[in-house]
Amino acid sequence: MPLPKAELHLHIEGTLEPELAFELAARNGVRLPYADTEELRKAYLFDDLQSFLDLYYSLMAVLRTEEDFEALAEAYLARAAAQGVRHAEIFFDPQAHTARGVPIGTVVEGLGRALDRAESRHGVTTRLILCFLRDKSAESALETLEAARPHLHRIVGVGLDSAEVGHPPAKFREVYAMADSLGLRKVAHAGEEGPPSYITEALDVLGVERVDHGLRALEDPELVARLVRDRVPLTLCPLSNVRLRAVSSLSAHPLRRMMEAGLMCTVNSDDPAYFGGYAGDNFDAVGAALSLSSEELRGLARNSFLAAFLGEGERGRYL
Ligand code: ES4
Ligand code: ZN
Repeated sequence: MPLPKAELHLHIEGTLEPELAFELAARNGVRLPYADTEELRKAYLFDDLQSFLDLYYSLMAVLRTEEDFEALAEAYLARAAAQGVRHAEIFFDPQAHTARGVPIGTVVEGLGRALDRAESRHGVTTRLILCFLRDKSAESALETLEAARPHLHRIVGVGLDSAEVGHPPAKFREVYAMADSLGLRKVAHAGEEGPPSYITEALDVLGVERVDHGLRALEDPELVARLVRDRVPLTLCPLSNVRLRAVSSLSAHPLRRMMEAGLMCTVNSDDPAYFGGYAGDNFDAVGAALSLSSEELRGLARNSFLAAFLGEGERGRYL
């Protein structure tokens, strides 16, 4: 039995496996510039965040209808459940779809079809987190939140993702204030490739409750002390960090040092189709590489439920 866990850092578009990409391409008459799944799989080798993002955005061309988004989420939920995920907080990137002419309603309602039956079919409770693409403008983020208004009953919070360096959190001050006034929860990617000052800014200017990645916090002892004191959860993604070369190898991953510093760490998969594994695979791989004890692994899983956007009544089911 895999360890029960919550997944808090998962981009649904990053769960698109080559097989499903080809299936959806055929269904929608989209031509992919790869002969077959094997050739596409070989393209899943990148050197950094930008080269990954280029492929990630280009493959989204196959996602067009509600049924496509439903199939994407259904495939993820089945795999996640098999690896012990009991609760999933799922990021989606509406601007990557609206820019291609796919309305946000198609995305949210399509994903929603699979999420609505996730508990009965897979034993997984779910939340959706709308992410703004930080390499697009602040105005575009505001328009996106406005377009999401009819669907907010399906959305628990907002996040910030895509190319980090050169796009500091403060650029999105206004849209996060708006999200807050709408009762949405707030997270942001910070300190994946960007400096520790982006983490501080995400806390101070955006008011985020969790930090996605937060890897580079270790470079700033004062920031570490603050994150420890305030028990700010970090959603770490070990296999992602290796594939995007944020760390040189799994055994060099700072997770153990971060745990020993008293940081509230969680382990997640980020873009599992691209980075070589789902939530359980990340637990297994980093656990083996860093010789984490079963007690330490249970502590990480417990943190994931403590850090989740669950009601207090609901949280009790998992702890
Ligand atoms: C992402 Cl690994 C990562 N970093 C930033 N933005 C992203 N979107 C999807 N995966
Ligand atoms: Zn991410």
